[in-house]
Amino acid sequence: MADSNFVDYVKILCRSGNGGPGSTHYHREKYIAKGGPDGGDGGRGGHVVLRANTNYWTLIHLRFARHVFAEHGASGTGARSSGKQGSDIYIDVPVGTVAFDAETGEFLCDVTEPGQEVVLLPGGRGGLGNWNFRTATNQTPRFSQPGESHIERNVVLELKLLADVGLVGFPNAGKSTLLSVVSAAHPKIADYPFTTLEPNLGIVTYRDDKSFVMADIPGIIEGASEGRGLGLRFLRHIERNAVLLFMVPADSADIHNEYKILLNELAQFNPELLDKQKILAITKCDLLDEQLIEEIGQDLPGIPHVFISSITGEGILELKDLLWKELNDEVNKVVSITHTARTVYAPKEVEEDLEVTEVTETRFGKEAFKKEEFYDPEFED
Ligand SMILES: Nc1nc2c(ncn2[C@@H]2O[C@H](COP(=O)(O)OP(=O)(O)OP(=O)(O)O)[C@@H](O)[C@H]2O)c(=O)[nH]1
Ligand SMILES: [Mg+2]
Repeated sequence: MADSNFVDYVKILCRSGNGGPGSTHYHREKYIAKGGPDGGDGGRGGHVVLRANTNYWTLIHLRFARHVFAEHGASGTGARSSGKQGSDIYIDVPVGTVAFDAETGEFLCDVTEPGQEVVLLPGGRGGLGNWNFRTATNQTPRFSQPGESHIERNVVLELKLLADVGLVGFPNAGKSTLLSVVSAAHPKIADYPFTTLEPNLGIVTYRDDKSFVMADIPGIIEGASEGRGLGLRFLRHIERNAVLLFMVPADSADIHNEYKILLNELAQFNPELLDKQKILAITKCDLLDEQLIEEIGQDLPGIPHVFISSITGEGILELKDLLWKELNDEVNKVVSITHTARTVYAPKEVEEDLEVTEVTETRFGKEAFKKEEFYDPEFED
């Protein structure tokens, strides 16, 4: 959302520093006519480092940071002096950020622990000075190594929130209401679809001294994988959750079908999501009487289920018990997931048969233009 403070995707051009060249230098001193080689090594170029900083919750501070360039290493000098190392540059990001190559979509690294530092792009190594190349047969090497050059990459940073339980459901299923009841969070609640436009996190206290984190994400509808509604991009925030809580309202026409649609959309986004422990909550059960609850209970998908009402508080404690039990189950502790960039970043391939028809000299050098780009029906004879 353009005016939102919740930024979970940024693209930055990152460049590490060049390594400084080694020096070709010879020792000179009074009464020492041929002092031999003494060129020092170049300094290493600065790294671009991704650092998890707990003071940040979103990537909004990087929204306008389009370029992040590290310093170059300095060249070596005489008297075997090494050049100064280029200073590293740090990109501070919230815990849970994942970095991808923007062109290929290749996963580069992620930071999951507070304070964790990962070298995103290493700086170039400094070249060796001519002092290193002296040998018995070549006592005055007249060469030194150049520094290794920098690495430049367009990097996409994606924030994937870290929570224990993720709420999955159609719009209006009562997800935000549940979060507001079990935690101190105040998400927006209203009786129209797509009230929630960005994820909300809440800390759920459980039996006095224990707690876990719950993530409420925008609603999903059939065809979200094709971009309907708000799409599926918010699903990345439940990728690392241990348990998924599916929420289907009790007044839904077909609970089975609704659950199947949700599963299908999740599979479209990342099939690994289906391996997570799933729990079904039938919400708004204050709208039902005992008999109906029993009837619905007979025919439900084969996963643990619980009937809840956020208004009357019915089943909420039972739900918390169930969630806590599943969260502490060793089997569900595995939260590792393959990070794949789902947005197509790669530029469209130029069709082979488009011939370059014109090459013009411009202010920025030679530029090749394709005929199609200049086709204008107005000027057709
Ligand atoms: N009767 C009843 N109404 C509920 C209950 N929980 C939520 N509602 C109502 O359902 C409507 C939608 O609730 P939300 O919590 O905004 O639903 P949501 O799933 O977050 O919806 P989106 O943010 O649009 O995806 C609101 O009018 C709530 O008051 C419940 O347990 N019982
Ligand atoms: Mg909501």
